[in-house]
Amino acid sequence: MTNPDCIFCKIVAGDIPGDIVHKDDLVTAFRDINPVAPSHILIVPNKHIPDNNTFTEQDEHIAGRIFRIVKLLAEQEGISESGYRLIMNTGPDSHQEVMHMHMHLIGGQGMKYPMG
Ligand code: DGP
Repeated sequence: MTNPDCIFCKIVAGDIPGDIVHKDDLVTAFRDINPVAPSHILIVPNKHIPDNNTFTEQDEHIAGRIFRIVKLLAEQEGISESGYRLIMNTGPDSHQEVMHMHMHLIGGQGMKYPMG
């Protein structure tokens, strides 16, 4: 299930370029175009889920995969021990910009937080 107007759906599909660091049957991870830290990766469901409010029971397995891949990517980035932040924005007050659910994995020295 993809949304033809969604930029993250297009990255998942390979229709526009993305610095992809992981892809499997459920999730794709790529580097944020506007990083706020040395490591700033977005982990997104392959299917179009707009945000956490539209996430359903049927998608619980996707959340589990996101957290497992976060752990894997943190190890690959060398930030497991030094530490990282996970952020998932939902709704206008959170300043969510892209309406395709995504987890920010942010780590490394000098991270700028909060964003924006
Ligand atoms: P949020 O505010 O949580 O919706 O964050 C959206 C993030 O997505 C923001 O940090 C910038 C990033 N972003 C927006 N457009 C693109 C894009 O086309 N490619 C990549 N790699 N990241 C993008």
